Amino acid sequence: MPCILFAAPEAKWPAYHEALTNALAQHDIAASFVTPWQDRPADPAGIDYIIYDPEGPVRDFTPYTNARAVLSLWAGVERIVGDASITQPLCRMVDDGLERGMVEWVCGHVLRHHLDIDFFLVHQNGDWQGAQHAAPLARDRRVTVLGLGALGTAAAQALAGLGFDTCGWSRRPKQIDGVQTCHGPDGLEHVLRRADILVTILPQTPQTTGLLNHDTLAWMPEGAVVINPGRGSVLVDNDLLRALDRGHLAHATLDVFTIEPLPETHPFWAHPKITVTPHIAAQTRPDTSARVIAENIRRGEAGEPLLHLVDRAQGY
Ligand code: NDP
Ligand code: OXD
Repeated sequence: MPCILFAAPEAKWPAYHEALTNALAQHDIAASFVTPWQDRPADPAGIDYIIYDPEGPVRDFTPYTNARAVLSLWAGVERIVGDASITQPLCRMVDDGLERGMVEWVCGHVLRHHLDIDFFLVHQNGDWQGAQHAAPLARDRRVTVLGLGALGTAAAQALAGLGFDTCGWSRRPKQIDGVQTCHGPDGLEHVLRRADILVTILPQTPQTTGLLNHDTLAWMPEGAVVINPGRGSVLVDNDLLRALDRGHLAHATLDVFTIEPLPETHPFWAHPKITVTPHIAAQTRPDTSARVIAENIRRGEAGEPLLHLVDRAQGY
């Protein structure tokens, strides 16, 4: 019987306990669970799998000498990918719930800007003629998605499905039906120059940190919009503010930030051209993520390769 440490915030435990028990039962696995807050601390050497959440209490993995895998509830693993105390395989979260959530959030915010919904919200004033303002068709709007992984690919496909002239950018070459693709540092200028709306769904790594800065934001067309549900580190905050203030960029919709929670005094909160959402673009949900965790535990028990292994050298 595998022993699973649930190293996530205590508030998540009731929903996950039920979802994990059900998902493991689908594989005929009866597991025992331990939590960091239980009265009698468990023997770390007896833990077989660690379910990890960066907001949970576990920081040092050294005592878990017999753990067979660290299974992250988050897709982004920047907070632990370089942790030398993790000697076990590290798997990130890739699941249908996260993917659908991201697709819906991205499409909603792209459509807000594409249709200029904000304009109509402030022009509902009895002036029929004054509100005559039609958007181009989606096929005449160029959208670029930076990052074509599990989430970026799904978002790019959905945007292409809505008819947008969609282009995507990744580290390695990719082929996605209906989406033009470019890759590597040499492809970045091309994809930014055509980005009327830019969506960034990149992981935080040394290579992506500060990728969107004074020089690269200047490649974007006048009046372009940035939508960032990836990681805050991709943008240089002050360079973004300057590009908005001088009118080069029209708006930024930001879900993720270099410091989270975004400090109350941060200029993003009050900026008229910035929309802040509090890291809610895509949430890991107990029902869908428990199925992914259970499948990896099944694989671990059967000696099969684990899914969604993090490439520790690449950092994602
Ligand atoms: P993946 O690892 O599946 O995809 C990452 C993508 O980024 C890949 O296409 C990868 O290229 C590309 N990439 C990485 N480094 C570079 C680089 N240096 N240059 C160009 N492209 C690069 O991740 P997911 O799609 O699952 O998730 C992406 C990120 O979204 C997460 O890391 C997390 O930070 C964020 N996230 C945010 C959430 C929110 O609520 N705001 C929720 C969940 C995730 P290649 O394909 O060649 O490897
Ligand atoms: C994640 C996130 O990485 O929520 O899963 O940002």
